[in-house]
Amino acid sequence: MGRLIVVSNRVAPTQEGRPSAGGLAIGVLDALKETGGVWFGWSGEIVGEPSEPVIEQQGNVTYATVGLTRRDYDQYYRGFSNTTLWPTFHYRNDLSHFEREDYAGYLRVNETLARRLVTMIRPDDIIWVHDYHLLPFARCLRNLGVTNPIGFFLHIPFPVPEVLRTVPPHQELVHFMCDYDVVGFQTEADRQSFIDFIERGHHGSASEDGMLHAYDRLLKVAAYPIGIYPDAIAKAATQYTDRKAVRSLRDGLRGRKLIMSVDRLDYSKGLVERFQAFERLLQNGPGWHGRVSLVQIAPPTRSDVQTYQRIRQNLEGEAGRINGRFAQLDWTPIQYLNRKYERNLLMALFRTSQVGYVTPLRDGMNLVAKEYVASQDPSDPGVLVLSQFAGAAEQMPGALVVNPFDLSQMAEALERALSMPLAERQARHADMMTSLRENNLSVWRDTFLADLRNVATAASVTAKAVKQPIKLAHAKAA
Ligand code: GDG
Repeated sequence: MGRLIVVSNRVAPTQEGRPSAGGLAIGVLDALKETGGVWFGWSGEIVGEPSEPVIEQQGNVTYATVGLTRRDYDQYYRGFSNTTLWPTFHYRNDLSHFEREDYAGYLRVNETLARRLVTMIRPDDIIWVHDYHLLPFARCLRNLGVTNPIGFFLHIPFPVPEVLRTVPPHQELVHFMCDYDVVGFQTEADRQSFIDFIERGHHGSASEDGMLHAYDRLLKVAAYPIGIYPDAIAKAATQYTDRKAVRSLRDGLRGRKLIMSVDRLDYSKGLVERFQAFERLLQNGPGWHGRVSLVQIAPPTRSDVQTYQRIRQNLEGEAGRINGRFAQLDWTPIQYLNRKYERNLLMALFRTSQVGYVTPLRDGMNLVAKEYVASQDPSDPGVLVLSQFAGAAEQMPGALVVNPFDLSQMAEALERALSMPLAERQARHADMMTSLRENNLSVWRDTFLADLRNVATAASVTAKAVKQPIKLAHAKAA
C-alpha cells in the first residue's frame, strides 16, 4: 500500500498529547502512522520571504511545513478563506466580503503550496486534502503533472446553490472540487447541496452509486460524518475528574446544576443566542435563580478578522448584562471564560455537568456535541441540548434537538434537560454511545481512504487529464 499524504491549512502540533491536539489530528495521525506518509501545510508562522518546507521526521511520518508571507496570510487565509468562504458556507453571507485581490492570493498560495509539495510525492502515494482553504489544490497538483489519487474532505457545511452563488467565483470553485477523485462532506444535506449545484447548472449528473460525472470527470461524492474515539474520551474524562480545576469548579457550584458549553469564539456557534435563551430560562423560571450556572469556555480564534472582534464584544456585553440582571452575592449565572483549556480537562468538566449546551447556528459536524456525550458517567449522564443545524444532529438520536433561532424553545429544552429523570437520561445516553461507537473516527477515516483507493483506480482509467490554466475570470493578478 502506498503512503498517505495529508494536506491541510495547518499542520497539527507534532507532539502527541499536546493540549491542542484535537480529534482530527489524532485520527489523521493514526492513518499516517499505519502506512507512513507526509503531513504538509502551513506552519502557522508569518515569514518575510517564501522558503522551502521545514521537514521534521517522527518515525515513519514526515511533517513538512511552510511559512506564509504577510501578503499571503492576508489574502489567502484572513481574506478569501475566512472573510468570504467561511461566513458564506455558514450561511452568513451578510458577514461575507469578497475582494478580487484576496481571491487571486488564495489561488496563488494554493499554487505555491502545490509546487512545494510536488517534489515529495511518490508514484504510489495517495493524497488527502482538507477543507475550504484548499478547494483548488487538486487542480494545482494536476497542472504540475500529478496523477496520483487525490481526495478532498470539507469540514464545514456546503451551502445550498442560492447561497453559494453569492460568492462571485462560485463556478470556478465547484469546478475545482471536481478535479478531486473523492469529495467528502460531513452530511447528506451538504452532499445534496453540491449535487444540486452541479445538476441544476447542467455541469454533470450523479448516479445511484454515489458517482458523479461532471466536467468530463468521474468522481465519488459522499457523506463521511467525522467521529471521535468515544471510549478514549470516556477514560480521559474519568481520569481527570479529580484534577484541581475540576474539583474547584465542583466546590464552587455548591450543589447547583451546571450547563457546559465549549466553542471556539466564532459567530457560527450561536453564542449570543445561547446566552439569551439561558436568560429566558431564568426570566421564566425564578425557581432556577441560584440553582443553575452556565459555564461557557470560548477560546478566541481569528481575532484579526473584524467580524470576530465584533462577536467578542457582543458576547462580553451580553454576559455582563445578563449577570448584572440576575446575579446574587453568592451566584454568578454565566461564567464566560475566554481562554483555552487542556483537552482532557474539558472532558472532565463535561462529565461534571448536567447539560451540554451546543447550539451553533450552522456547523459542519460539531465534535464538542460528541465529546460531551462520550464524557458522561453512564450511570448518571448529563443531557445534550443540540442545534438542528449542527451536522451532529443527524447522528445523535438521544439529544434534545432545538432551533437556535427560537429562544423560547431553547429555554424549554434547558428546563427539560435540567429536570429529566435518570432512566430517560440513561436511555438517551446509551443510544448516542452506540451511534458514536459505530461511527467513530477510524470509520470516518477508513471509509474515506478506502473510497479514495478504489475510485482512483477506476477513475484514472476514464478520466481525462485535467490541464487547465488557473487564471480565471474572478481573479485579477494581485
Ligand atoms: C471544524 C468544523 C467540524 C475547543 N475549545 C478547546 C478545545 N476545543 C476543541 C473541542 C473540539 C474542537 O476544539 C472543536 O471542534 P468542533 O467540531 O466543535 O468545531 P470547529 O473547530 O469549528 O471544527 C466542525 C470539525 O471541523 C471537524 O471536522 O466538526 O463543524 O467547523 O474537539 O474539544 N480544545 C482544547 N482547549 C480548548 O479550550 N484543548
